[in-house]
Amino acid sequence: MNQITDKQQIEQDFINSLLQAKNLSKNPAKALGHGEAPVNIALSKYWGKRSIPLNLPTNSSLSISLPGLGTKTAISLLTATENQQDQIWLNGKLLNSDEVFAKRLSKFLDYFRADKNQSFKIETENNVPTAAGLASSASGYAALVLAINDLFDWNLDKQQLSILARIGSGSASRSLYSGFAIWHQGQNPDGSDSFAEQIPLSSTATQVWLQLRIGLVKVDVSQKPISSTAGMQQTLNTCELYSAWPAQAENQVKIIREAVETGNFSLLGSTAEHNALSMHATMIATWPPIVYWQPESLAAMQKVWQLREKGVEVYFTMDAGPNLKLIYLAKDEPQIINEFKELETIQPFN
Ligand code: 2P0
Repeated sequence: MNQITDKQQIEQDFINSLLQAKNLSKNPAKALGHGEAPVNIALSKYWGKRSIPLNLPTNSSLSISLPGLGTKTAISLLTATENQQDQIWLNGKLLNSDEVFAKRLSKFLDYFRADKNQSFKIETENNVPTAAGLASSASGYAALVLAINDLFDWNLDKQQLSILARIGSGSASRSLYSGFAIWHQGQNPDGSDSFAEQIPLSSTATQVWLQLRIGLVKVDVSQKPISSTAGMQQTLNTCELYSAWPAQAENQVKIIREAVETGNFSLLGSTAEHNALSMHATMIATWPPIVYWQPESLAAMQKVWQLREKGVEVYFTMDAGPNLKLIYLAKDEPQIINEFKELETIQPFN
C-alpha cells in the first residue's frame, strides 16, 4: 500500500469504528446540516505529529478561541449520479475541484459517504483570511464536523466531535469550544484519547479574563510558503533541537493551564510568548530552514519588547505565518494601539 492509501484506510477504519460503536447511519436525517465554529489561537503550540494519518500530536496544546472570527458551514446531499463531484462553495464562490482546498475537503468527506456515488454540497462562509496563519482550517473543519453531525443527526458528544475535527486538521480539535481549550495529546495508538476539552473557569478567574484582549498584527495575509503539515515533518526529520520541544511544550501547557485557572495574566502571557519563540526556533533550525517571519514581524516583536520595558504588559504569540497576535489587558489598549495603529482587537470573553 502506498502512504495515501494507508493513511485513508487507517482514518476510515477509525471513523467507522467510532460510528459503528454508536450504531450511527450515514443516511441524512434532514435536508441541510449546519455548523459554526470559531478560530483559535494556541498559547502553547501543536508542532509535530506522532501519527500523520490520524493527526496525533507529539505534545498537548492549549488555545483560546476568538468569537466573531470563524466559519459557518451548511452541508446537504447532491442527487446521487455516477462520478458526481462535491460542490464546494467558499464565501459564495464555487471552487474548482482541482484546487488544493477543495481536494482536501473532498477527501475528508469520503469518510462520511454512505457509498462512493454520494456527493455533498458544502456552503462555507469564512471571515478569516485563508492560510494567513490565523488557523482558518481549525474553524473550517470544526464547523464542517458540526454540520455533518447535524445532517446525520448523530448527536455525538464534544469529545467525539473533537476527535473527528482533529482528523481533518489537528488544531480543529480545539475549535469546538469557546474560551480556553486544552488538546490532550493522548497515548492510545488509535487516537481515541487525543481530543480537546474546555477549561472551566472560576468566577474569580473569569473576572480577569473578561479583561483579556487579543490584537491581530497583520504583516502579510497571503498564502504561507510551506504548509503546517509539511513544516512539521521537515522539523521532525531535520531539526536536532526538536528533541527538546515535546517535553517543554507539555510543561508549558501545564503552566498556562494553571495561569488560566488562577487568573494569572503575567504567567499566561510570558509563557505563551516563550512557547511561540521556542517553536519558531525549532522551525528555523530545520534544513532547509523554515522562516515564517518577515522583517515587519521582527519589527513588531521589538515594539512589543519596548512597550514592556516601558511597563506596558503586552506579549505576543505567532503561528505558522508572519503575523503576530498580541496578548494584553484592556487597561493597556490605548498605549498599544498608539504603537500598532492598524491593530484589530478582539475580546475573547465578551
Ligand atoms: C497550533 N499550528 O497549535 C499550531 C501552531 C501552527 C503553529 O496547528 O496538519 O493546520 O492540519 O494538523 O492544525 C496549524 O496546523 O495542521 C497549527 P494539520 P494544522 O495552532
